[in-house]
Amino acid sequence: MKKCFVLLLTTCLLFFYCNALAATKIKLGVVTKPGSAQNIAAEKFKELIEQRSNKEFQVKIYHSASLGNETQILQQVQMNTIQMAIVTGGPFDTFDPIARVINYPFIFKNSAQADRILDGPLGAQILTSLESSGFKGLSFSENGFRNLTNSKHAVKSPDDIKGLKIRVMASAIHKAIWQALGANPTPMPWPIYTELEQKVIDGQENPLWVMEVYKFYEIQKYMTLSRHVYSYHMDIASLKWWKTLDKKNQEMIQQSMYEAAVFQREDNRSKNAARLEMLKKKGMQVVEDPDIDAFRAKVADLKDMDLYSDPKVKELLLKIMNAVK
Ligand code: EAX
Repeated sequence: MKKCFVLLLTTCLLFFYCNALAATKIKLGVVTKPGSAQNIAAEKFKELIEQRSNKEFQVKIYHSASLGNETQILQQVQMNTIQMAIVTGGPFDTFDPIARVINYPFIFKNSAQADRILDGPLGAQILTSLESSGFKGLSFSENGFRNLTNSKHAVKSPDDIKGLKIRVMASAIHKAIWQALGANPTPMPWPIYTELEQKVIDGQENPLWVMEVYKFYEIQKYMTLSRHVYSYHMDIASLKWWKTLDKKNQEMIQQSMYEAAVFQREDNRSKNAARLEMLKKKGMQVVEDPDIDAFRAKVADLKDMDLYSDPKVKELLLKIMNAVK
C-alpha cells in the first residue's frame, strides 16, 4: 500500500515537473501602461494562447517602458531576448521603410477601410516584408486615428499650427508631416507627460484613448479632431524564435494574436464617443470640424519625397491609395 502511494506521488510530481519544463515562456513587450490599446491587445492574446495551448505557452507582459522605448523593444525582439511585441507603426520605419505606407497622412477615411486593407493581401505584404529585418509580422491591432492637442491655442487650419513645437514619434514620415504642416516637430520616445507639463513641447498627437489614459486633459487645453494618420500597431514575433516553433504552434499563435487584434480594435472604437465627451467635461476645448481640405493640401506631395523612393514602398503606397479611392 505504502509502495503504491509513493509510486503515485512520484508519478504526479514527475508529471507536474515535466509540464513545467514543457511550458514555453513568451516575453511580450509594450511601451504603454495597463489600460492602453497595446496592453488590451496583449492581455487578450495572453488569455487566448494560454487557454488554447493548455498553458503550454505562458505569456509575461512587460509594460510601462520597463524594457525601454519602442525602438529598444524592437531591437530586443530582433535578438530574441523577448519573443513578442505590440508596437506603434511609427518607430518601425527605421527598421523597414514599408512602415511608412500606412503612416501616410489621410490614407484611410475610416476604420472599415483600414480593416479591409490591413486584413487583406496588401496588409499581408507589409507583414511579410518585416521578415527581412528579423520580425515575424502576425497581425495589426490599433492605436487609432491620431488627433492633435496643444497647450497654446485652438487649431482649426494649418495656419494655426505655424511654429508650434509638436512632439512626434521616432519616424521620418511623422516628422515630414508636421514639417509640411508648418509645425516645429520634435521626435521623442514615449512617454511624454513630463515634457508636455514642463512645456518643453507645446503639443502632441495621438488617438483619443491616450488623452484619457495618460490624462493629457490635465496639461493640454486644445484638441483638434484632425484624424491625420491611422495609427496601427505591428503585432510581431522574433523571427529567430518563430523558426524554432512547429507549424501547429505557429498557427495557434498567429490565430490567437489576430483574434486579440480584432477584439482590441472593436474595444477601442466602441469607447471613442464616450471618451470625447469625457475629455470635454474635463475642460478640453475641441475643434471637431477643422479645415481638413487645407490639411490635406499641405501634405499632398509627401509621396514624391525621398522617403518613398524605395520602389517596393512606393508601389504598395500607390496600390493602397488606389484601393481606397
Ligand atoms: O501608444 O508614441 C506614441 O505616440 C504612441 O502612439 C504611444 O506609444 C501611445
